[in-house]
Amino acid sequence: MASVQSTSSTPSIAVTIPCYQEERTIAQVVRDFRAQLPEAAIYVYDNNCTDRTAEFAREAGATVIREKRQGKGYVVATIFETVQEDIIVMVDGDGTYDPTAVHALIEPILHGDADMTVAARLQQYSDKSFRKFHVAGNQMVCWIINRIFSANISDIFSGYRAFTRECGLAIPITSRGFDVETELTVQSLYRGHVIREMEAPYGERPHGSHSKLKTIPDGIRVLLRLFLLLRAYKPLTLFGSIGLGIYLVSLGFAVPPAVELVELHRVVSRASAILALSGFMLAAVSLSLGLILSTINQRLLELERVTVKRMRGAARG
Ligand SMILES: Nc1nc2c(ncn2[C@@H]2O[C@H](COP(=O)(O)OP(=O)(O)OP(=O)(O)O)[C@@H](O)[C@H]2O)c(=O)[nH]1
Ligand SMILES: [Mg+2]
Repeated sequence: MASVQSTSSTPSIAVTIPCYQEERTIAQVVRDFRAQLPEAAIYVYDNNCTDRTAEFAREAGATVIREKRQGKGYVVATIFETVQEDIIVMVDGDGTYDPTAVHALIEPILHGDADMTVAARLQQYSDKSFRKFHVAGNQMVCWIINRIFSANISDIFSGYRAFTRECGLAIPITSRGFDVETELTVQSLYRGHVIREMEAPYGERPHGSHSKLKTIPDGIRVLLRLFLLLRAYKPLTLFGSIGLGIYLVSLGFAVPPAVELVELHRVVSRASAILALSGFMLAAVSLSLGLILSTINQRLLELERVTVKRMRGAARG
């Protein structure tokens, strides 16, 4: 993908901060990023906050944008649709991410070496930074994605990222909540964007500030999103694996009737034979579905690439 330097000699930067009830920390977050990036525009997304988040953000010098659809996913979609700056930095409003790391985060984007950068938190964090199961869940989702997309992601749920505007525009966000980070990564990998991770320290929320992440419902939402993304973007892998699983189980059912047929010249275990045959048919259907969907997918990806190429050509005049 094109370097941001090609669109402007000094790329403009937007720091975007999705927020829900972050009155304890937002002013400091805005001031810290203003100190690190004095030229950047800072946008705080007020997602129906009933506390004083919007007021404190405005006082600290941010532009406050109201998003009435509840959920971080909606805010990220709005960011990509509306932000005009060349580089988009996204960070949480809870003060857990290190503002000084922003320079390392945007550097590969400035140099045209990455389309998306991610501050990975799993190396430097304190005891209370993550809640129970969050590190294990993160590693499990990373493992699945890395196997399927031949990637090397180590922190899929990081909320501290930077993007080229082009990268943001290319990702049609459909998530509503905390599954948005998974979608950002998977959609980028599918489109062949270059994702770079760098390590950054991860702090804990200060006393009196509360996490909005609910381990079980949000964990289920992420796994469901992963399934939907694989169905849409890696159908042959998904339906091929399901088909293979059904085929192997069916093979188990097929052994007794096959042995009987050879030894007795008749089938005694009729139920096993019926199950095995039905399983083989189901496996073939699943594999065919994967092949058909992946062919459609391939054509859609080609269409998307041609459209982007034409739009770029038209923009250049
Ligand atoms: N716009 C918007 N932002 C939200 C919503 N819920 C949470 N956020 C913001 O998203 C960011 C991350 O939320 P957190 O609750 O800190 O979730 P997390 O960082 O994944 O989890 P913790 O490690 O527990 O802090 C914060 O800036 C929140 O204010 C929401 O419904 N809408
Ligand atoms: Mg947080």
